[in-house]
Amino acid sequence: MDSQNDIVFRSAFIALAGRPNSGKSTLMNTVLQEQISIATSLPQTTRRNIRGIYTTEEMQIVFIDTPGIHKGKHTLNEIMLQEATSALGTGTDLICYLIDLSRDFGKEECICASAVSGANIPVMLVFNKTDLCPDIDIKAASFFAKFPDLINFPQVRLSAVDPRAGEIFLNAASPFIHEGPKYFDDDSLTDATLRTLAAEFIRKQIILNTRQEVPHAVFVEIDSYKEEASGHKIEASIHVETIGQKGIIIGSRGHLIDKIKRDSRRELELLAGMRVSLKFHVKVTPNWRDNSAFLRSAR
Ligand SMILES: Nc1nc2c(ncn2[C@@H]2O[C@H](COP(=O)(O)OP(=O)(O)OP(=O)(O)O)[C@@H](O)[C@H]2O)c(=O)[nH]1
Ligand SMILES: [Mg+2]
Repeated sequence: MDSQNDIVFRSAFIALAGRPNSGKSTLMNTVLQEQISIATSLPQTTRRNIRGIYTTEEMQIVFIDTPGIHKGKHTLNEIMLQEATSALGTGTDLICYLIDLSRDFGKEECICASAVSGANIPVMLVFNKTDLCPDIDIKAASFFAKFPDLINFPQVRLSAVDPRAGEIFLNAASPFIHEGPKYFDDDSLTDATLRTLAAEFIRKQIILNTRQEVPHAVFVEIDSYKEEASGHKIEASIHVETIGQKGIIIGSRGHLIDKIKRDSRRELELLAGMRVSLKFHVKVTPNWRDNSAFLRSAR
């Protein structure tokens, strides 16, 4: 018999859940060895579920990188919470609950712990940011002291910024990946469209180039994405909530918006594998974070 036929293909949908800033997007990117989901030091960077696909000859993992579980005051925060919890139900084979070892375990951690422990799906605890934790055993013990129900859950410890985390994670997750189909082609890294990725990559550059309340007040909408032989032509609206924020994003004599455009173009050209031209329109859309119609239509 052909030995190739003996290989049982395995697959799993794995949701990455946890507090904002716990390292979910970073871990997914490290395993995939690609920047699929934007990861920054800003809590609440991820606003919607982003799938990342890891495929080898023997298996496929479909990651669902979710928004950080938190309670905020805006409709946007409610939608983010719904989005995150929607990944903790049917269709997901394993929840990886990321715990940031560099932070204290407060109210947000309680919400996460109860969301994942009530999910009725296998859970693996991923203690992340080991590089920032002087005594991992003590910190993990303080986590279990606060959440004794989770003490028997399988766990792994890693530092998602370290390339070795990919292998550590895959070894730990392996027992949860059972015989199953190949859901996506071998060369698919995500099911997100170029439009979605472009909006996310532009928002990342805005996050990196602004501070305080501005990154949270920004929404990037792709008005048009044209794939032409000479290159990709993208027009995007950058929504902010106030005239002051618009002034900050544009910067003195347009310096900041020009830099955001340059930085975005560099990343988008890598993504598209060809030239990209970008046109931005900065718009004031007051209270968009509480405007359900806007949030629905602009997704
Ligand atoms: N030192 C260190 N930094 C890390 C580690 N993992 C993630 N980070 C950093 O933590 C920050 C947050 O990482 P993200 O991957 O964006 O976190 P997230 O959980 O996706 O956050 P949200 O999308 O806001 O929910 C980034 O600045 C990362 O570089 C780690 O193991 N060690
Ligand atoms: Mg994220």
